[in-house]
Amino acid sequence: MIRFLKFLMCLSLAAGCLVFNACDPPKDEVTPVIVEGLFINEIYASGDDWIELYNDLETTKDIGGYFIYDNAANKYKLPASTSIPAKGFLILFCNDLATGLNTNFKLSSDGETVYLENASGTLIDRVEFPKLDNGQSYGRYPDGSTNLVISGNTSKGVSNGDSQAPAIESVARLPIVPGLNQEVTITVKLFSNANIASVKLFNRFNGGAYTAINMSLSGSNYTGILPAKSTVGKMEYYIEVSGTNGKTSFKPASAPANVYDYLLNTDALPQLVVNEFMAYSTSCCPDTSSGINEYDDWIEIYNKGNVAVNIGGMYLSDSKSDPFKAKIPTDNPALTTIAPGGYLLLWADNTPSQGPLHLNFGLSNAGEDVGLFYLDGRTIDAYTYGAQSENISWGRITDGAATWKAFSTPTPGTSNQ
Ligand SMILES: [Ca+2]
Ligand SMILES: [Ca+2]
Ligand SMILES: [Ca+2]
Ligand SMILES: [Ca+2]
Repeated sequence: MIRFLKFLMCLSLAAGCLVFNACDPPKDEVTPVIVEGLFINEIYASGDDWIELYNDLETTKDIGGYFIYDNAANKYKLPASTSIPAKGFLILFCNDLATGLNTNFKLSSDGETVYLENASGTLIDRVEFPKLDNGQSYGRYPDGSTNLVISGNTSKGVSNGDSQAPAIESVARLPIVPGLNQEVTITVKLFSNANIASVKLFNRFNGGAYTAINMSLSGSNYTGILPAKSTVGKMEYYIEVSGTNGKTSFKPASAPANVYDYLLNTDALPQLVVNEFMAYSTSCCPDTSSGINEYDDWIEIYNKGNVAVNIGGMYLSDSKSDPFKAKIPTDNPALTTIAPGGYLLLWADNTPSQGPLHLNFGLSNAGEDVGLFYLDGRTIDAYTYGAQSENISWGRITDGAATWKAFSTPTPGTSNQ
């Protein structure tokens, strides 16, 4: 309430004497303060980030010295003599380069707020955008209007048009790890089911041309069935959604260049086990790969079989219901092959950039799952653990056996004892 009163006071000040700068810019209020006919018109935040500005005036607008920012402590000033033609567009590249039309910040794909100020520091537009997936933008339909929505495709530097492309919020598969002779249900959730012409599930098995299945609305989601297959191979699929306005979007956004897939595989599973892990390290057995001691979580895999196994292409995860979390790279067999009776240590440090044996998740001190999954997602070995104690590992005794115990002297990469 106090903030609202302050906002009203600011408005009356602005109307009365045009000295708005004396007030704090609104924090939560969406209303632009002074309408200049210049708008943040479209935002892309999932890769090469950009902001599209739109000049709704009938005349060229000089915006040299204007400010764009997502953090008031780090405003980016547009170069002198930057202008936008009448009813025209300008793209600002949000890439941290801080020169010309390249701003000094990037955008968060999880959503945030961007602000536009004129050269005297008055807020003229503000857009709070939501989480945006690859290929999706957030913009005004039509240009310069107050109707802000997610679009399933982008119109970088050109008019947004009157209505957005329908956008896909999520795609789910059941079962997550399909087997032979099993139908697979694909469920598509759209941001809005209004004005949808079609939702299609394109698919192919072991290459060839894609064929389309028309998905049907079931409750609030669209569903389609991928046919059961009786032979091993790879199913690839993607979703196309078309609006009654003729606009179309895909998921994955770059389909068919990139698609979803699953493998049907009947290999015997390798004789590997999760043998020991550390979920709560503060001073034990550091990861030294970065040149300093990092007290990271780790997972030890033991090969209890009599043949070497390359785990390249297999997965580790901290969730039995999400087996495809961390795929082991396939391009470094020397590092990812485990000899019979051998051990492999993987770092659950959420830092894959440190190398092929570094995973994109950590292990919860409070307890969760730790598992190794085959190329097709089948469970090789997965274990659910409880709360852990500082610098004490949890492992099988002896190597590969069914019994687990705490180890006050952890043995990462070597026999448990
Ligand atoms: Ca546009
Ligand atoms: Ca941990
Ligand atoms: Ca590390
Ligand atoms: Ca060990």
